[in-house]
Amino acid sequence: MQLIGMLDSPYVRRCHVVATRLGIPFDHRPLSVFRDYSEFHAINPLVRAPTLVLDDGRQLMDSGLIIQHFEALRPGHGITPADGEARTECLRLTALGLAMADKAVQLYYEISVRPETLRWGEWITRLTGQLRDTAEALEAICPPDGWLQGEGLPTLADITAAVAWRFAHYVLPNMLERSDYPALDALGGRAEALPEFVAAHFD
Ligand SMILES: N[C@@H](CCC(=O)N[C@@H](CS)C(=O)NCC(=O)O)C(=O)O
Repeated sequence: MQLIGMLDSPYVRRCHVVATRLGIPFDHRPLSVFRDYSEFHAINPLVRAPTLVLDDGRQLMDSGLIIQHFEALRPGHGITPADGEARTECLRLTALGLAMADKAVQLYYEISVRPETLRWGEWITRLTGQLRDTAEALEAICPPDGWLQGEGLPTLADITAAVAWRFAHYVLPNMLERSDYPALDALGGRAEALPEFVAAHFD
């Protein structure tokens, strides 16, 4: 299997972290949807990151679906609780991390990709508010130690929040003051120290 996409994408990175954590063998091909457009297009004409190329050549897109595929390859070792209230809560919390990633990506495109003359201030204000509200929602529930759903191993909710937090600071360095979100920052730091995060390090 080949995972296509750069680790500075929170979606690619969460797939990389999950596959590593589950011990799933894969090759990583760090192609950029911008700089490597032609090479990416030759693999997947939709140029979407992440793209997972299966051994039979079929392609999966969307980090959530790719992670579902990884979890199905390792039954019983999932990073999402299998059922019950814990699963519902994990999905709810994962959506918060995804919202933070989505809003940071949208803001990055608005501020750094779109030409300055075409920027729309009201839209940037809306996205900034949504990004901060999402970070606040996570900050309010981050425990001082351990993970969002308690002690033990981090779940998909922690992985997603941590990759989104790191990504937001990477592309929007002045948007979220770390001191305003100390518990979320600490959770991100704990996650980044895990071997599966170190294996998905990017500068
Ligand atoms: N919901 C998708 C979002 C994926 C996404 O937006 N990827 C970006 C890179 S960070 C992308 O492919 N952008 C290029 C494009 O859509 O044209 C997921 O979870 O995989």
